[in-house]
Amino acid sequence: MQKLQNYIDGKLVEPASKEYIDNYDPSKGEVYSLIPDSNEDDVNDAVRAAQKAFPEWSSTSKEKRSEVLLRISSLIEKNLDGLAKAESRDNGKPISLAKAVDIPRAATNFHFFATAILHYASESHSMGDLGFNYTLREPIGVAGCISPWNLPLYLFTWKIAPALAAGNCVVAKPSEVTPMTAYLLSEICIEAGLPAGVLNIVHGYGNKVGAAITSHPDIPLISFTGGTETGAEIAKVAAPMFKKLSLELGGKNPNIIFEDCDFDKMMDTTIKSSFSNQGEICLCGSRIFVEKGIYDKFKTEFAAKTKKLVVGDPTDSNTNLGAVVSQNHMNKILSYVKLAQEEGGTVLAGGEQVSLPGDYARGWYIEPTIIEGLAYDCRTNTEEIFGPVVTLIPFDDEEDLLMMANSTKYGLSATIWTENLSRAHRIAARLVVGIVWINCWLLRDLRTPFGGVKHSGVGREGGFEALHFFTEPKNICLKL
Ligand code: TXE
Repeated sequence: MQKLQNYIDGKLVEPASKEYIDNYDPSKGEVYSLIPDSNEDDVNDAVRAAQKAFPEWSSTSKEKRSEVLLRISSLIEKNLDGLAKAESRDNGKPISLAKAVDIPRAATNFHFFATAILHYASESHSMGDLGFNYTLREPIGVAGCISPWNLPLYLFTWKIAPALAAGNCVVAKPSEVTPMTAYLLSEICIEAGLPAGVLNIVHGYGNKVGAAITSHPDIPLISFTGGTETGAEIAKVAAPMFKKLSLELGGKNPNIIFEDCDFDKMMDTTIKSSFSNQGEICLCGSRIFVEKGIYDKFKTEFAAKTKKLVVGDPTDSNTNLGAVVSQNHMNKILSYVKLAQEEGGTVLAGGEQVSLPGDYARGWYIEPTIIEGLAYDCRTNTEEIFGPVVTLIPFDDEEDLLMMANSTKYGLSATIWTENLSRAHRIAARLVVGIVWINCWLLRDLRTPFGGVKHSGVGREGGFEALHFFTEPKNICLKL
């Protein structure tokens, strides 16, 4: 059984405890590798290594830092097939999705910030003959990066790349549920010649390793993506330590469909925004608001297309939905389907666990599920399910729609389908979210600010927003 190792001070090492945690292949429901059950001692070693590397790395020229990060990016590209296979086996997602989205985006994350840093400038403010100011934007020190299991390497590198590009050193923790590609990234960093201690990856449980990172006195900033509850935990620990925090949390995103939309384009994309990655994307449109005039047409066609989706072996190129990430998560999703029916909902498609034959018989599979007939403010319509489950809600009045769409504690993203662009802009302006897509979904420009409001998080990732987060501005005023 393969035993993964931590990546500390440029070396692959075993955990101080010498203990390991089972790592599952969700498609078969079986243990296929072991990950370090690390603890505070490992985190302390990682912080010491990062502190030792910081003076050199932070004073390395941007061009030199950029070169190393570009090497990491091209090695990720070179290892695309192996990384995609590993990602699919670790998370349960179709290998086709890992190949098309997860791994290419991980390479792009490194490439994007390796070049963005070369154009990252700071300001100066003249005071005429009184004097002038110049602002320095300097690396902060050891950054703590904690990431989730839904898009493992994609979200792990989305934090690490800007942190390193800005000149920080990093202690990073991937989810214990999907550690494999983070481990493979360690090997890539060694091959790329990333100096020892610049990036340190410590595997293990959130309430041990994650908590040790969050509470460590020599880690002044934390970048976290994960559940809202965990985000609140982290904030409780970090706030009294005055740490800089970036929290990218859950969502319950409205997908708003007007009668005058381009119906075929909308339908094509809505299948994706509802069920991609088994619905395990914080940006999925899990509440579908449909203007009454096309509600019946929409629901008939949407249900028919959904029933044709293939739930199966993630290595099969015909598979649309693979396994959900864990038995616990499968049970959580199925409990919400049960709750929806208790709250008066009707299941139009799916709703059941899928049992596959042969090797996949013990895997964790759920049918793509559509539920209608629920009150907009019931639990099913206000809590994040994070699985292949969407609800349909008809509307006929814009004010009513906006009230319902904005009614949850979340505020991450929204999608609007209409050919009436003044209406699109009007609605977009009134949605209380961080990201709005009009006639598209998950169309991403990495320069744009990424994140949500309310219980969807604090701060923004992406572009110069990320470089602002990973640097500290200092204003220097000079009397002439
Ligand atoms: O996330 P957690 P989980 C949502 C989704 C999901 C729920 C829980 O609804 O069902 O969150 O998912 C580490 N201190 N999203 O359990 O627990 C943990 O080890 C420090 C939305 O996977 O938030 C992992 O590395 N760290 C999200 C990371 O936090 C802690 C994507 C995320 O784990 C910790 C994933 C602690 N006390 C889930 N406890 C999105 N926004 O995309 C855990 N961790």
